Amino acid sequence: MSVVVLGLVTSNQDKLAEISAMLPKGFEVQRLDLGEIDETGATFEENAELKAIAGLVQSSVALGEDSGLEVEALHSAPGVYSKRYAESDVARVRRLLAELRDVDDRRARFVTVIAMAQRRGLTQFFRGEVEGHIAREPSGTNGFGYDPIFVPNEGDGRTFAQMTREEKGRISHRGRALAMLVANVGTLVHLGEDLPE
Ligand code: ITT
Repeated sequence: MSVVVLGLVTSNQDKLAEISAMLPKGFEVQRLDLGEIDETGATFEENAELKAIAGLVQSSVALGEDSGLEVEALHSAPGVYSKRYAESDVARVRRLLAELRDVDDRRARFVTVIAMAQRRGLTQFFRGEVEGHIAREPSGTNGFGYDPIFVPNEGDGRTFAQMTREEKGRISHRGRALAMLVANVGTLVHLGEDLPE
């Protein structure tokens, strides 16, 4: 059986590991190492496309993924700045909890946009979202980023960091975006022709 190899431009090992674990049989993800790409876009779509297009120097089809957390009471911040919100995962979580200390409306959503760029075709976008709320304190050690304080509405009250990778992937923003990509891969004309050498 032939395998579809998806080249992903990322410097984030956690994303790569999640995507790799979620792909169905017949698909593999391979990291395209282009260092950190400057995220100058104003939207997840723009930043995902910047990363994907950078990957076209190495592969005729390349994926870029941009994701982040939108908090209702903070007018959708940190959003595309989720990575740049603070220096480390612990500091990011601490800052967000401090910003929300006196806030009762704790609704939030995670967003992932995967862009698939092609040398000979238009970029396609796959967006996944998951609604939830920000907990009062961190719980759990799995996952990465804001997982210890994000409680999805579709779960049982646990944070993403208290779930297994499989449990998170079934309802996560990234799992949803990836499922859409996989469902559409058959319609992508050039895919599989000359993927990452
Ligand atoms: P790239 O090289 O792929 O750009 P990155 O870490 O810089 O990796 P982003 O710019 O897309 O990625 O920033 C995403 C940030 O949003 C990430 O660093 C986390 O802080 C947060 N984030 C995204 N998905 C998350 C998830 O599933 N769980 C927790 N935090 C997440």
